Amino acid sequence: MQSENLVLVMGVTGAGKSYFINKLKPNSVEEGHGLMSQTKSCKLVQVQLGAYTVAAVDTPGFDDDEDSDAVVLAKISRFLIAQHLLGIKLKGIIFLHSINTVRFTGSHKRYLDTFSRLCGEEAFKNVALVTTMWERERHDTKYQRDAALQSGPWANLIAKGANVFQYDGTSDMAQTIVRLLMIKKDAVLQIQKELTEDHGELERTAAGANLAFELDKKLEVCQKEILALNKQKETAEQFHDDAALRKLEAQLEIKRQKQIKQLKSRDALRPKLVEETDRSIKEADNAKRTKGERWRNRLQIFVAVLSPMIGIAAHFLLPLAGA
Ligand SMILES: Nc1nc2c(ncn2[C@@H]2O[C@H](COP(=O)(O)OP(=O)(O)OP(=O)(O)O)[C@@H](O)[C@H]2O)c(=O)[nH]1
Ligand SMILES: [Mg+2]
Repeated sequence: MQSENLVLVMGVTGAGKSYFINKLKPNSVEEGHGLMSQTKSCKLVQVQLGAYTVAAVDTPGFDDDEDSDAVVLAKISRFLIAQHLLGIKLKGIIFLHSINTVRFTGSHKRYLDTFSRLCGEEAFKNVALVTTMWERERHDTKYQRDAALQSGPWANLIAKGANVFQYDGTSDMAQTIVRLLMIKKDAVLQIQKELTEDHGELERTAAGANLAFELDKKLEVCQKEILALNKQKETAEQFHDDAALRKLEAQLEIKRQKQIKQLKSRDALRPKLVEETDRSIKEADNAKRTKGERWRNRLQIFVAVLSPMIGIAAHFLLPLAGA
C-alpha cells in the first residue's frame, strides 16, 4: 500500500483554513464570505507535493456559538480515531489564526485551549502556528499583534516545539509549510492516546472533559432559568395577565431551544468513538470482501468509513471511494 500522509488544518471560523487548502489545490473546498462558519464537516483533499502524497483535512472551526464546540470536537475526534486505527500517518497540524484579529478572546481562547488539550504537549513539535491575511492588513499594528501572540497565548506551544509562520497568502508558502511538516516524525495526539488506551468516551479526555464541565454548568443555569420562568408563568395565570403570559411563553421557548442544543452538544461527548469506528471499519471490510474486492489503500477505507460524516471534494472521492 502506498504511504499516506495526513495534515490537519485547524483554526476558528474565518481563520482561512479553506483558503489555505485551496492554495494547495485550487477550487477544492468552499471558502466563506460572511460571518457564519462555512465549513461544517471535515473535508479531505489529496495533494501531490513532490514525492509526498498528502491528504489535507479542512476542519470545521469553532464560531461564536459556543454551545456547538462539543459537536465540532466530536467530528474532529471521529476523524482522528479512524486515522489512528487505520495506521494512516498524521504528519502535522496547521493551526491558522488571522493577524487581523484585534482581540484574542472568546472563541479564540476556547479554541486554542481545546486545541492544546487535543494535541498534548508531545505533539506540539508537529504543530505549525500560522498567522494569515498578512497581505490584507496594511496597518503596522499587525507586527505588534504577532509579537503579542508569540509572547502570550502561543508562548507555551512555541516553547515546546511548535513552528511559527507568517503566511503571505501564496501557494508557494502553503506548500512549503506542508513540506516542512512532512519531514517530522509521525504525530500521535493526546486525544488519540486517551481514546484508544482507555476505550473511553470523549467526555473523559482532557479536551472533552473541559467542554463537558462547561456544558454541565450551563445546563444547570438553563434549567434554573426555565424553572423560574415557569413559576412566573403560574403567577401570570393566576392573575389572568395574558400579555405577561405571552411574553413568558416566548422567553420559555427560547430557553427550551437553548437547552435542547446544549443537551445535543453534551450527548456528542458520550459515544464510544473507538468501538464505533472499529466496528465501522470491520463492517466496511466485510462488505468489500463479500463483493470479492480489495481496498486500493488505507485512505479508501478511511473515506468509506467516514463518508457519512465528512464531505469529500469530488475529485478525491471519485477515484478512491468508487467500487
Ligand atoms: N487575502 C487573503 N484572504 C484570505 C486569507 N485567508 C482567508 N482569506 C479569506 O477570508 C475568508 C474566510 O476564509 P475561509 O478560508 O473561508 O475561512 P475558514 O477558516 O475556512 O472558515 P470556516 O469554514 O467558517 O471555519 C474568505 O473569503 C477567504 O478567501 C489569506 O491568507 N489572504
Ligand atoms: Mg472553511
